[in-house]
Amino acid sequence: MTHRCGTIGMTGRPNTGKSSLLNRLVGEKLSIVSAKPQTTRHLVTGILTRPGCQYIFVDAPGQQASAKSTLHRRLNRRATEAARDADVALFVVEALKFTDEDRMALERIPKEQRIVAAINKIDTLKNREQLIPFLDRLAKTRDFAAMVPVSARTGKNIQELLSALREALPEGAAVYPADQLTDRDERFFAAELLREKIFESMGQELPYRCEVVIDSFKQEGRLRRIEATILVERDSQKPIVLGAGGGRLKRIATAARKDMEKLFGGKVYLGAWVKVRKAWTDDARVLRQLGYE
Ligand SMILES: Nc1nc2c(ncn2[C@@H]2O[C@H](COP(=O)(O)OP(=O)(O)OP(=O)(O)O)[C@@H](O)[C@H]2O)c(=O)[nH]1
Ligand SMILES: [Mg+2]
Repeated sequence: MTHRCGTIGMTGRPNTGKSSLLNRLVGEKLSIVSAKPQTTRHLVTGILTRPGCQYIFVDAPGQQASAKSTLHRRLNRRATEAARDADVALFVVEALKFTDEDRMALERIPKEQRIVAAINKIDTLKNREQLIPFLDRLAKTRDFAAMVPVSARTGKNIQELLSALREALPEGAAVYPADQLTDRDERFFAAELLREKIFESMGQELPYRCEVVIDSFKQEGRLRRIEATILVERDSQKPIVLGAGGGRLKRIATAARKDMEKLFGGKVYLGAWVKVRKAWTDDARVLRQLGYE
């Protein structure tokens, strides 16, 4: 059997389940997930090594039709590059839902790029027949190497998706050791898990005004001691994140710490503070400092 190896850039509009799918494909929660769109901000690599094939998945932000802030324009650019620079683009759409935003996301993938389409969330369908006309219409939008209906939630058809992706990947030896799961470090995942809890516990708008910075990450024997700052854009947002008597921040930090302990397999101390960094989502200098080039 020829050995294959390559990168797979996850792409699509926000909220189609790209991060959920990455986690399901590699069998570990690497990329944060929320019911709100535009959760993912960073490229997250998830590596799956199987006999005969190494899959290097790259999760990316969702492509937004109307990017209002500098941050969102940077995220769109990041998403475009991830799909373009990969060996294969994995275009993730929701079953029975192909919107203008999906079309725009698809158009951002260069014409010559090889694309596999994953039609996600099929667990929500009443019957599978409903998919046939949808697949027919989707097939007319682009020349896909394959179209695979899947459910990131239940794991349905994940093996079929892996087979289709294998076919689309170039021949080559593995790039990473077989037991390596990601190229991101614990510091990165600590920040992401804290950001996920902010997305889960705050209202519609505030999560988009928040960013997490890890100020220090120390290993003390078996304990990981982590100090983090949550940046907000305005003074008025700070008390909202804190909640009455600091109760909300405490709940957010506790939930994040528990997830970190699960992922790292050891005790974590997490200190979290809230600071105002005025209009950071539109400040090119701050965005650069935060790693949004
Ligand atoms: N029913 C169902 N829901 C799903 C499935 N996959 C993802 N979801 C839900 O869809 C929502 C968005 O999931 P994400 O994985 O964060 O989506 P995303 O495409 O990464 O979103 P962005 O990072 O914002 O672009 C979450 O509420 C998930 O639980 C699925 O297969 N079935
Ligand atoms: Mg995501």
